[in-house]
Amino acid sequence: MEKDIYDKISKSKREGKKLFAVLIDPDKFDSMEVIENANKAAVDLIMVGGSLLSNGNFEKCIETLKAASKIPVILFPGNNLQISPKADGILLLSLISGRNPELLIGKHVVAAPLLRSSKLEILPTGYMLIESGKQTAALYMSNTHPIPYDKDDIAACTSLAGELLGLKLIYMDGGSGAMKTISESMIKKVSSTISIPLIIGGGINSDEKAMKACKAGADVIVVGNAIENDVSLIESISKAVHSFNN
Ligand code: 1GP
Repeated sequence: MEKDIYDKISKSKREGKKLFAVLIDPDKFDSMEVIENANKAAVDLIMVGGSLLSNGNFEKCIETLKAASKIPVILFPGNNLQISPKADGILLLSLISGRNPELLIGKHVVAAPLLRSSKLEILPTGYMLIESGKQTAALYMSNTHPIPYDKDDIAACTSLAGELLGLKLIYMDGGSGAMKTISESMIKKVSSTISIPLIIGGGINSDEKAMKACKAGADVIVVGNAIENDVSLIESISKAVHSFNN
């Protein structure tokens, strides 16, 4: 199994650099504009997935992205139907903020043989949902409680437990279209507690919010929802995130 994606993320963390990932919901992928903009803006990673996919566009979406771009395509699966060998890698998510055994280990058991026989790079990820002002699709579909918005200590201990269990990435997510982005104090606390890379997403819809998360300690910024409404944000947020790398 190649480790190109993880090597890229961990190398960039070691060097204090920031990465920008665009999240594509296959149900809403209906034009090449997003990928053209991502190529132009030197986006680092493309993530593909959604809490619930309903139009059967998943495989086609990945094929189209792979044909149109050299940016690594990583699956961010809402469930174990969202596995395609055509992608480059997969965030193998364990929902460590929740207490739903199916999302901690159950679905993984079912998916394991398929993952082993694929060439996908497996990125074992501690996935943490953080309360963000509204009931998000991820919360509803996962049937879990999020970590309270202001409980930085719980977030830090959860992320540390994930690292000690051997997970390679932590993804703190307010959920798609979150009203409140994850607080800078929580990002600071978690990033100073763990040594593995930290991905932050949920409700980031401006350069300022992306830069605040980076300053606080995010290693990878993920934006999905905002780009669906305004594709020009890809270029401006990419510039903002990459301004930390000079
Ligand atoms: C959602 O973290 C991702 O799971 C991205 O969130 O869609 O709000 O950008 P947005």
